[in-house]
Amino acid sequence: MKKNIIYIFADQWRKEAIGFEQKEPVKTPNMDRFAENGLVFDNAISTYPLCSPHRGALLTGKYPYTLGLWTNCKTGLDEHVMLKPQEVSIADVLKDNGYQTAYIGKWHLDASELNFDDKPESGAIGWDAYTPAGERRMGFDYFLSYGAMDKHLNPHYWQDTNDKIEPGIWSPAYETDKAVEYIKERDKEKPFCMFISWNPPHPPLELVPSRYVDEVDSKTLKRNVPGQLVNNQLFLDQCANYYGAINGLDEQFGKLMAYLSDTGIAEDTIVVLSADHGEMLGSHGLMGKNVWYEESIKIPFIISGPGVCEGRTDELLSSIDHMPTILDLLEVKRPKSVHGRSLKNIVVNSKESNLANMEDITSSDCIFLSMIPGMPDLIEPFRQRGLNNKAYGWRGIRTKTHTYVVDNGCHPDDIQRRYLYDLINDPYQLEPEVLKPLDKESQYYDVILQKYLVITQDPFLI
Ligand SMILES: [Ca+2]
Repeated sequence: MKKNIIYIFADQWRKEAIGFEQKEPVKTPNMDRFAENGLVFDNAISTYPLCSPHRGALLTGKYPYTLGLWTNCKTGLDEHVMLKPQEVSIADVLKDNGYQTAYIGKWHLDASELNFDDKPESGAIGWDAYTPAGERRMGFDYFLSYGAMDKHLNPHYWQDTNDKIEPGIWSPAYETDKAVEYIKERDKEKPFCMFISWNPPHPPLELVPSRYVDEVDSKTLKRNVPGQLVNNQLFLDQCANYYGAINGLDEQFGKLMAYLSDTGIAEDTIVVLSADHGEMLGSHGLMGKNVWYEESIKIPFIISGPGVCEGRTDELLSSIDHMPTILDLLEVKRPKSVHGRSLKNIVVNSKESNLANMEDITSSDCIFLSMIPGMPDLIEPFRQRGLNNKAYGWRGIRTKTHTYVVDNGCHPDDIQRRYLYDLINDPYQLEPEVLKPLDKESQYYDVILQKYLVITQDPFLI
């Protein structure tokens, strides 16, 4: 029988906020043990560090812009941003290959219900959505989920009807319990593919069980957090809550891994632990994501299981590479629609190149980055002047050693800027080189950027 895959990811969890990295004040003994027995990617990068764009790329192996996921699924836009049912997802492919498929937790890939109905029967508000059984579930048969909602201590879900399920406990705890229940009750004659999508440590940061939260010493903050924040108690409390949520995720992760190992299921199961994007947490004076700094674009990606080697790799892994890599590991052919590449040879430590890579259209030595202004109030000034907001925002290239960014800004009056960050000599990204369009470095990177703009039919004005 084919191997199982369990893919667990958190929302807004930055790469270094995990115990074994010894860089931030979190306690994650279960994840540390997992990492010790698996492979840690040091350059896993979110191609578009925002929920829906990354999630679409994760499930289809395609660039977000080509999926129409140029911003989050939300309300207030002229179009209904969603992952279209005709796209081919990892669950579609695995189902065709005899897998049972399950998705538990935050989805945020369906159009917000308020786009169609002022008072949907599901009770969805804001950007949320109930996704009924059928093609919008993208091949996932068992589906216990919601669109977008951040009530971590009092979450809700929909399953087979539009009646809300409200378990009244911290969302990752409920989701992990349901994941274990699913595994127990599954058809044992078939392999399974399960995605678990935890929302914390996404804000509101204070919505975390207090037992996980420890005080944070300002000395542990990153060097690129400005002084006025370092001495701000409210900010330190928010940091404590952020790390507390991760401590809590570790407990959930431990629960699941213990079940897999006690039942022997671990022997036939590949497990991935990752996130959709990071969190600035005060670095460069910023909170949140959607910017090109390492804290925002770098995500955990740890993989373990039968055939997976142990150690660390500096190989670049983009959001579009997760799907083809997993399919290749499961010995399932990827669909032609995929843009990403398989990193199976890295994961199993084989010198042979992967057959799947013969079709690669993207390069292995850099990752394309993007962000488009997508909030209605940001789009309005572009519309008033007859400009296309999708040609703005920023695009970039991340190599193992540098990040290059062309920033058109989020307002029509913003002046285009180019930055080059040396990640080796300036890891905190405090001293970028500010470049002019005709500088040698700009010309070199602009050619690469142009190639990606063509592949993705991105209208960005370079
Ligand atoms: Ca997110």
